[in-house]
Amino acid sequence: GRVRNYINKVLEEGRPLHFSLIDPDKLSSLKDLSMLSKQLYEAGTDAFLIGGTLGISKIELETCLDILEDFPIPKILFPGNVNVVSEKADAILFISLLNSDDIYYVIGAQVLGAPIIKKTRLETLPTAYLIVGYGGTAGHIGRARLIPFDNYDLAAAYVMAAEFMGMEFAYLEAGSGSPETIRPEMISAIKKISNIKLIVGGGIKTEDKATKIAEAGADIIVTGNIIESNIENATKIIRQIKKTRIIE
Ligand code: 1GP
Repeated sequence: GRVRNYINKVLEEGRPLHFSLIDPDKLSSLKDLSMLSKQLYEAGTDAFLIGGTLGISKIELETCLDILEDFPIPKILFPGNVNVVSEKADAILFISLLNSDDIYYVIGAQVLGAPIIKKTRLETLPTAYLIVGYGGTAGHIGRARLIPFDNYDLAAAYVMAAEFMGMEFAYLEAGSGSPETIRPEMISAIKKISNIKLIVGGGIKTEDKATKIAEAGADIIVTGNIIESNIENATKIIRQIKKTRIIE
């Protein structure tokens, strides 16, 4: 439970975490992953999340993990399918896409993946994956019945169900590259009714948005695209998040 304990320790100090999402499919365009990851680490990112939906080969996945090995923060897999498993990581978000219409993404891939994970030392972090609003590639491939950006009650009901099933994390995903982020109102509505650890990502590009999301009560904030498109802003967002305190 090392990664779980690491996350809980930061949250107990009243601080939200920031995860940097690295997509191995973009390895060739991430000109110098070791340089970028150094900047992210020095800005204070709490973990690397490695994964994506399309085009991830085992070689690229493990190349990423080899480069990230130098940094003493957790490397957590974020799988779009059973291809994103590697012993070189520390943990895996064991996700079920609860609002998928396709049983494969709810429990099928998990059944295929579980015996593979069992052969590794990966720590599993049980996570409800909920795709909201725009959805992006993950929403399309995962056949998500998208939760509207403004339907806070529906999102809250999914999170309650996830919590009753014993999941520890819920990931509110607007979709990578989403023109809109998860609304702070949705986050605060969920935090009012649940103690689940809330991961929020998709379309976060500015310090202002990140601050509002953190202040609304997100426990973990994920940024992906901005690392590639504007590393300066990516590091500013991290510094800003790390200044925020969680107010109970
Ligand atoms: C995608 O939530 C993440 O799974 C990150 O989205 O790439 O838009 O930051 P962005």
